[in-house]
Amino acid sequence: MTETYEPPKVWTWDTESGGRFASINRPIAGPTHDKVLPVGKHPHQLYSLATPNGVKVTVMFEELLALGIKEAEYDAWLIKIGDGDQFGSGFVEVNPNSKIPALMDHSTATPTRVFESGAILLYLAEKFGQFLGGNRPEMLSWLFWQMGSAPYLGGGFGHFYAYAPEKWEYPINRFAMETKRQLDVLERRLAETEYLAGSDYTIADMAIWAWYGQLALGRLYSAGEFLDVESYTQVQRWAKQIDARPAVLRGRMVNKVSGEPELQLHERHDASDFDTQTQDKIAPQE
Ligand SMILES: N[C@@H](CCC(=O)N[C@@H](CS)C(=O)NCC(=O)O)C(=O)O
Repeated sequence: MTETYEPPKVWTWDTESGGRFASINRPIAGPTHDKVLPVGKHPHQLYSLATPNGVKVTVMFEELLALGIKEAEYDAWLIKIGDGDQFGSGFVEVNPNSKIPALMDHSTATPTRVFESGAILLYLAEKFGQFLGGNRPEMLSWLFWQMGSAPYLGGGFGHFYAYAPEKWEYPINRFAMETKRQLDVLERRLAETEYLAGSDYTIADMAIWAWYGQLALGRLYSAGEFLDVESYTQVQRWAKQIDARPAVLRGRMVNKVSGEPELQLHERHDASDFDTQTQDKIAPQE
């Protein structure tokens, strides 16, 4: 970094940062416009997008349905964060933090809102008594590890490596080092146990896989080679094992709006949508 910056006494919002999401970032919360959210036929209404934070929850729903739990049926509505849908009044009522994923459970006496992906995973796991594993303190520790660690990967490394208007050495070094340290934390744990909380696949694996598993598989920020992800052999073993689960593939497809058309299911309102509503089927390429 060659330019230095003298911060003023009081920060003011008078310039856009120029980064990839500059047009949607702002220093105030609350809605920018009125927009009622749609409600479908299923007990759970999910408002989301297939980013790592969104994918955790769609994987969880698909895993619950794969167990035959019909009460876990859900509608997944698309929230285009690049268009500012997260600032619509209806969305802000479900998540005052204006970030996907957000869930409304209409199966309770009055609808229950749940926001923050970790809270949603825990809510669903407790509601259906699944994917909690046999060692609750260990599972919760890894689940909360993800919540505290991923902002360094996404907001730190990913932002400066892939989204910032220019490549600056200082922040890329700082956050590449931290991301590699985190990968090594996972590597050492996964050398001891099959899954993060022990021998059971849990919501902690779903949460961590969506970020670090996909990073290890080379799907995030085109950074696989830069971070030498192949060298984390236990993380590779675990990431591929989870990636091979059919429910994980379905979860990755829901609310996905980029990449291969056959993997994009913009909205999911029925299990059959995976066979009939993917982009290759409803909008075939010329
Ligand atoms: N800690 C939150 C993070 C959610 C989050 O950062 N969501 C991003 C997409 S991955 C978002 O909606 N960004 C829109 C914005 O910041 O305006 C969670 O785990 O649910």
